[in-house]
Amino acid sequence: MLKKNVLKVVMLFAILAMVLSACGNAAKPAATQAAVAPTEAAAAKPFGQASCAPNCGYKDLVLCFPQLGAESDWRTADTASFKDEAAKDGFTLVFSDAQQKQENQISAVRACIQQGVSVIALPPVVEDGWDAVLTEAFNAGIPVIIVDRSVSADPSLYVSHIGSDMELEGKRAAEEFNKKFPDGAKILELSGTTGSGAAVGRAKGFREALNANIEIIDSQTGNFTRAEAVPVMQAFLQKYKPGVDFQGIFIHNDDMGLGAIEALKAAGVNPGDLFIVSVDGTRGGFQAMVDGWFQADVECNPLLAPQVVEMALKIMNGQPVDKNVLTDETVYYPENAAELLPTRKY
Ligand code: GYE
Repeated sequence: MLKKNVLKVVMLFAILAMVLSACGNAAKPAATQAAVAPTEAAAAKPFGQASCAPNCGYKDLVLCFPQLGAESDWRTADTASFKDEAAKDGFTLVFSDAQQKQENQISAVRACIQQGVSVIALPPVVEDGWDAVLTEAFNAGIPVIIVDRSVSADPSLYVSHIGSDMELEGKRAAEEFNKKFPDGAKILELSGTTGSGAAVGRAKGFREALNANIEIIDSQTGNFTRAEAVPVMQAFLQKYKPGVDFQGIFIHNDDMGLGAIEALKAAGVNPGDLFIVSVDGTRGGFQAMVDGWFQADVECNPLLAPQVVEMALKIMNGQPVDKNVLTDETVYYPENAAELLPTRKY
């Protein structure tokens, strides 16, 4: 009898424990659980603070920078910015190139976690799919700064984001079309990598600000590369007659713009026949303005390393940092492109 009762009580406890743990799991995703349940040690000091705090300097910094690729002149300048900064300041840079593949970037982040770097500066190729690896970094106590493009993951999983306001860039491009075509127009869009924060933001901002009488008749991705933009523009030209079916093109970056120009030239289109607005403000983009192909170039600054490194040291020293740091940018026009071209750093 007694034995039976004991058994009953034990079973009741077991069921209760199962119910409780199931409730806990259902209420919070693993990521948030980690974020809201810091251990006592973590609660005592700011997340990411290193043992060298408050005197951490460049010599203490091991910065992991799993670059997303080498798809554009913007990207090349961004990579150079980090390598130059490392050479100048003397911190250790753990660099890799994911060749525009998210799985490569995830492996690189994991390797950096294994290595126990001080800070990870992650430029995510696309927005989605980062929750797991960001949770791993968080649980390992390694602070992550999202650089350049954005992620859709819970903001509690990273310390900050430093980069451009991609929606604003899209809006700025739209304003150029609004000014040029007050009576309306039909235009094409050559967009960046599908699912990337840069392409998503630019497309969104562009559509939000574009006048209702300007119609985007087609939009295709050229994956931010010059090579991939050529066949996309060729296909557009097979379907639509320039100047008749469309009057302008919004292009998400200068490299794709240069690819489009190749295709346009080959089809007998002349500079100025179409109203073309691009993004980045690279030397190639400036040259395209000088040559009459681009009518505006929305700036996107790739020289992000100084800000990222400064923030990394602040985090290591336990100082507070802003959650979102936006780069100050402008729009460039053909009027002074020739004068500014020699001063361009990328
Ligand atoms: O505009 C493009 C590059 O993410 C802001 O990526 C960056 C974009 C940039 O390939 O040229």
